[in-house]
Amino acid sequence: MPIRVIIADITQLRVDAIVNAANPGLLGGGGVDGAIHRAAGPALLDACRALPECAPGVRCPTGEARITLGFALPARHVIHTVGPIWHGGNHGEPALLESCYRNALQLLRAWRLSSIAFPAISCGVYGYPAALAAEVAVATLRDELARSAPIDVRLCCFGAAMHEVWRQALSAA
Ligand code: AR6
Repeated sequence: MPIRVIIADITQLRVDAIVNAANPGLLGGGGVDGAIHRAAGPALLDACRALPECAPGVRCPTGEARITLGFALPARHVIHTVGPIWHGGNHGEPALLESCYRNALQLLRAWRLSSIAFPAISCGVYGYPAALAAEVAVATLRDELARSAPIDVRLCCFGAAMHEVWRQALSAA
C-alpha cells in the first residue's frame, strides 16, 4: 500500500489512529496537539492524565508513544508521540524522530489497527527542518512497511508548502 502525502487538518480524518505531536507531559499544548485536544473534547485530557508518569510530569519520554481512544474525533484512536526538539542535528534528533515513527507503528500493530495519519512531527514549535524530518519519516516508514501487513499511511501536511517538501521526500527516496 503506498504512503500518501495529503493536505488536511488531521483532526478531520477518519482513520484508525491519528498521531499527535505531543510533549512529554501529554496534557495538551499548542499546534496540532492543541487542535487534537480541542476536537477530541475533554475526555482525551482525562485519558492522558490517567496514563502513568514514568518521571515527575513525564508520561511519554521523547521518541516513545502512547495510545488513547479518539473520543469525539472521527479517528478511533490517538497515538501520542513526542518528537525531538531540534538542537542543530547532532544531539540524537534523527534517531529520536525515527523512534517516534517506529513506536507509533508498533502500537498500531499491537492494537490490530491498519490505518494511520501522521502530522509533521517536530516540524512546528520543535523546529526540526521539514526536509530533514521528511527524509527520516519516509525512510523509516518504508522500512517498517516492508516488514508488516499492509497499513494505510497518510502523511498529513498542514498547508501547501509543507506538502511540497514531503511530496519531494517521497519521490526522491
Ligand atoms: N493538522 C495537521 N497538522 C497540523 C495541525 C492540524 N490541525 N496543526 C498544526 N499542524 P507542532 P512539534 C502542523 O508545533 O513541532 C505543541 O505545543 C504544524 O503546521 O504542532 O512536534 C506540543 O504540545 C507543523 O507542521 O508540533 C509540544 O509542546 C506540525 O503540525 C510541541 O508543540 C507539527 O507542529 C511539539 O512541537
